[in-house]
Amino acid sequence: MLVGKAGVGKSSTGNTLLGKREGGGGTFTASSSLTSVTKRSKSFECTNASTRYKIIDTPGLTNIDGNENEIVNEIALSLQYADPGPHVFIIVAEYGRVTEEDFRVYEKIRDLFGEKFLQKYGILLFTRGDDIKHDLEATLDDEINDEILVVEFKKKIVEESETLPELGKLCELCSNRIFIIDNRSQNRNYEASRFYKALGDWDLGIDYCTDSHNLAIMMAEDRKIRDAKLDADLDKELKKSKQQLEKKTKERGNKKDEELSFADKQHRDKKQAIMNSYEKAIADLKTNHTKEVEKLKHENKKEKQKPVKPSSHVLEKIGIALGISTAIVGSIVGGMAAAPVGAAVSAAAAGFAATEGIAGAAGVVAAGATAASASASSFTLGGWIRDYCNIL
Ligand SMILES: Nc1nc2c(ncn2[C@@H]2O[C@H](COP(=O)(O)OP(=O)(O)OP(=O)(O)O)[C@@H](O)[C@H]2O)c(=O)[nH]1
Ligand SMILES: [Mg+2]
Repeated sequence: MLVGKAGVGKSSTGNTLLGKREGGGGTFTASSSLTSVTKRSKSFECTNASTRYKIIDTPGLTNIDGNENEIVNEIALSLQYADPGPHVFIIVAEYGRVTEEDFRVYEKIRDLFGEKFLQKYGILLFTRGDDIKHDLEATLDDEINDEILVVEFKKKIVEESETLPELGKLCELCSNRIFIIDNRSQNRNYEASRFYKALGDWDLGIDYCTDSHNLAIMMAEDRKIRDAKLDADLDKELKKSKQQLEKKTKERGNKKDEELSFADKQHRDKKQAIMNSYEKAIADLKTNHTKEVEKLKHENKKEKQKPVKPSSHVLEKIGIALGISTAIVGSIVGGMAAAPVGAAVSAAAAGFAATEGIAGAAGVVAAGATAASASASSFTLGGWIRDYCNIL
């Protein structure tokens, strides 16, 4: 858990310990802003040398401008992230700007975790390792490694503690576990590995520190009650949602049935209309057919009532029977159509009187030659034969 006053580099340190640079996903927000950047505690996890770490960044208890409620809430939130308690308290301080305020952060946490929390679980971490190195190199006129850096820096702290006794006290309270980090390093992973190695060297990260008021345990109880209520609420909502689903499914089913029965009715109506149209068409066809049949029969009957046109064969027979030469009969057959009916009937009447025998008939024809010549304008032999045949 990273704690410290505003703007000292807590979030930047958190990112370095995650092995990440600011700005990417899963990192804490860090900025040189004049106002405090981190307003709420947050946590991210990482793995280093097969060990899993959870880093908790806090707004810094001095960030929450005297609002007691905010402070209490923020502590409760940080405790939950660290449940059942932090393994390590990293008191973050900024090189060159350590003030009494840094000490006040310690006092606030001490009230929660007890007098000796730093002794067993605390580290005093200085950011701006780059500046520290730069300054020390200037005074030592030589390049320095990490070990020399810490040794020389501790000497510096002792010197500065004379003007700021809280600084020396903080070092002491942390059992002189001092770490310098360069959050501007190009190799964040190297910085992180150095830190986790130091943790091992100090035997930290094994036990965790529970708060002396057992707040974490009380909060675990609160959480249980809250979770039970959430589960009960969820059950209620699920039930409600299931009922709604059933109701809506039923409503939709009813709508579907209505639509289907409407479609069925429409289909039936359509089928009926097709049947009706078919039946009407068939009835019309039959009526027309009956009319046609009647008309044909009527015409047939009418035709039958008409005189038959004698075939040439019949005419020939008649001609022969009457003793008319074949040549004349041929001309009779040819002229039949032109014979006036009235003349034919009177001629037929005359002819009947002499139909006792074929020879007699010849005589009638011969005897009638005078009559024929007398009435040549109204009598033709063809007409006579046709009418004669009709009578027969
Ligand atoms: N040169 C240098 N600058 C640093 C280092 N660590 C942090 N800073 C800068 O210090 C400024 C503040 O850093 P943050 O990490 O936001 O500080 P903080 O403590 O989280 O700030 P709050 O959330 O406001 O309390 C940023 O501009 C950082 O880049 C470091 O090791 N070296
Ligand atoms: Mg921050």
